[in-house]
Amino acid sequence: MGRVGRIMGQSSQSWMWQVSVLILAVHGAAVGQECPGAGDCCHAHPNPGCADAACCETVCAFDTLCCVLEWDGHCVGSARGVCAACPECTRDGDCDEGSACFRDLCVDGACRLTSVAYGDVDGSGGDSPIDLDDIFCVLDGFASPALCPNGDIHPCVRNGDIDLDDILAVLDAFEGANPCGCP
Ligand SMILES: [Ca+2]
Ligand SMILES: [Ca+2]
Repeated sequence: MGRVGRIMGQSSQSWMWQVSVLILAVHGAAVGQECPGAGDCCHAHPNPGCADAACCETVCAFDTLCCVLEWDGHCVGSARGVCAACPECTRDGDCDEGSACFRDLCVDGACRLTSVAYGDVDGSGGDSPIDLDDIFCVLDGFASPALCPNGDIHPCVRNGDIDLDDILAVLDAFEGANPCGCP
C-alpha cells in the first residue's frame, strides 16, 4: 500500500487526525521536531525521525512524512542516498536481488551479489554445493529468516517467506533439480 494509502487507510483514526497529518506533511511544520528522534536512520522503525540529527533533517527536508508519520523503508532508502553514516547495507538482509540464483551478501557496507547453484542457500560453493548444511540452513530459516537470509529460493523470484516450499525446493535441489535455470 502506498504511503498516502496507509494514512487514509487508518480507519480507526478520526478524519481530524488524518487531516492534521496531511496539513503537517504539506506545510512541513514538523520538520526538525523529530530530529534527532529515536532509532537508527539506516533502518526502518515505527516512530518518526531518527537519531542522527543531520541525516534526519536532510531526509525530512524533502520527505516530510519521515518526521511526521514513521521512519519507514522509503526514509531508509533516502537516507542511504544522502547520509554518509548510512552505507548501502549493514547486514545481508539489506541486500535482496530477489532471485534464487544469487546469494545476497553485505560486504564492507556494499551489497555483493554472487551467483550460486540452485539450492546452495549457505553459499558454500565447491564441487558439491548442495549438501546437508543447506537443508539445515533452510530449516533454521524456517524458524528465523535471519538465520538463513538466502534460504528463500521458492518461487524462483523470492516471495519473502521461508516456508515449507523452500524446504522442499532445497530437498529437490539436493537431488539435482534446477527449476530456475541457475548457472
Ligand atoms: Ca551449500
Ligand atoms: Ca519462499
